Amino acid sequence: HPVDALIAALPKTELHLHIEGTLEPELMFALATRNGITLPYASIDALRAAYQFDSLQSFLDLYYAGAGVLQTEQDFYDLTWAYLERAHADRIVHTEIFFDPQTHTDRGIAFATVYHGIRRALDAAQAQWGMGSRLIMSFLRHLSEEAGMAVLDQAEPYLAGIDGFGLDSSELGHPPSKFARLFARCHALGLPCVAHAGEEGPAAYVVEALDLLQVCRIDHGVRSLEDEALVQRLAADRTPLTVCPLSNQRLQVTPDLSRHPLRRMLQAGLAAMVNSDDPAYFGGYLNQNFYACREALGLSDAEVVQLVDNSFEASWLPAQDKQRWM
Ligand code: ES4
Ligand code: ZN
Repeated sequence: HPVDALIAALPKTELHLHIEGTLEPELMFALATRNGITLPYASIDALRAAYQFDSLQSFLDLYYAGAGVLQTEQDFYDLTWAYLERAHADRIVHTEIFFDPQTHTDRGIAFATVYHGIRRALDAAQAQWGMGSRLIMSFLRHLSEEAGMAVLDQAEPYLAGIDGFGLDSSELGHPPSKFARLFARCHALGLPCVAHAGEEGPAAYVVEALDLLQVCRIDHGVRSLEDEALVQRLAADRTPLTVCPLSNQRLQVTPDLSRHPLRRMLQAGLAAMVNSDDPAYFGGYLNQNFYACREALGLSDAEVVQLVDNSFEASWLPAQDKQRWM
């Protein structure tokens, strides 16, 4: 399709990507073998066949279990490098990625091991292709605020290489208000903050993330459309919403992609864009997310360009670099 050629050719940025969610079944098996771990699946195909989710939690259970094969700094490097190669092939020129340190420190992996493996790969992509990046440390909201404070203590020696903070994992029952003191501490460090909100949770969680956590972007935010006053506010402020269409489809947030709110969000003047979230689990990297939306929603050239421009606008690139790509 001609619009797909434009999608593939445009320089793009990605702003919502969990590095642990890029662990492909092939690499999961290879790392399990390398680390002497036995996975509870007979084969790569059997593992992939288990990727049938009916909710965010049913996905998170597999996602956290899969991350158990990541043990050494080289494992984190190999994971990150594999994603960056795919991102480069998709013509991503700048990527802002999440990592979930608590997923690893809680099973005895040192913060330094996780950080240095990811950082070394990001630096290699900058050196090899000039690919830019930002690294966002994300807190797990199903754990306590106190646990978030403890992992922030562990992050302190590495803050020169950490560009912001996020909030992810099980949304329902874990509102942004639970983390108000933690995010106040993050802001005091002078770094920008984002939060997942309005994915499975209600629009009220988006309002809380804005008012109580002072976030500069909302991750997902698709349920914002349920609150007209919130839509007006998000549009007036051009608050970015990092939408993940294939994720929403696979987690049954919006089971029918042809009814996905992406176009309605653009029409409402929201700064929405397309991202891949956990591509190894949801069936596609960034370009696949665009192709699926193009097909299901009939996106035009102009809408694709708008989505890509929104993404550069919402990125943490300096203004002159945004100008270069927009
Ligand atoms: C996530 Cl799709 C999604 N939602 C919330 N937390 C997450 N962590 C990784 N993927
Ligand atoms: Zn996410």
